[in-house]
Amino acid sequence: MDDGTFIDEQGSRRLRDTELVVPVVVGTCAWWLGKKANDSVTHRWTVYFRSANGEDLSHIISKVTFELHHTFTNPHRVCLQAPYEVTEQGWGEFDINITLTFTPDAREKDVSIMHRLKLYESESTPNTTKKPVMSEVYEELVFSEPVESFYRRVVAEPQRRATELSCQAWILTFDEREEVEKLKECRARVAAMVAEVRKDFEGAAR
Ligand code: SLL
Repeated sequence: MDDGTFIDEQGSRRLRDTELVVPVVVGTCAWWLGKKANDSVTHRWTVYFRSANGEDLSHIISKVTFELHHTFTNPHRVCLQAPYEVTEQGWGEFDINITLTFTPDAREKDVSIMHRLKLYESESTPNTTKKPVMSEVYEELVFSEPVESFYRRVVAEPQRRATELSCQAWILTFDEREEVEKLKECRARVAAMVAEVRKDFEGAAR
């Protein structure tokens, strides 16, 4: 009997036609040092990974690794616990590779997200020590056809508030409805394209 599950190549039981979607944000928060700035240090900044809705993620994430520019001492920074963040001082913007490692029962490969450290607003905006320069990007972790035991554990887990970030006061709130609508639109467009291709294909086979 079909119970909606199947066994994958590694022998794990997975849920067919099921998705677990986890909204997350990667970001940087940078403070200009003003009078204290010099050639080698102009900013103090934090790079972080968080849930988009303030939820604790430790039931899904076992490790977050931040790969800084090679000009930093020990550029490979590992966070095994929340808050998932690294604070540093420096002078330049660069791309930070953020690698997510999931809890072992998810049986998923690591996922990497690239995020650029932003120290300056647009050229016409003067530096200020009154507020930080924020750069946040909304992402979704999609566990497609997840391992059944992992899925059941995660959905049964009570939702807990995330540990606060050092720059908690400055984070942006994402209007999820707007994001969800945009994503739905994209999915519908892709589905229509797939249906079109399939129709052509079936027409040709006939
Ligand atoms: C740039 N391509 O030229 C970039 C590189 C590197 C920034 C930026 C190091 C600080 C330190 C630092 O800020 N590196 O040595 O502690 O803009």
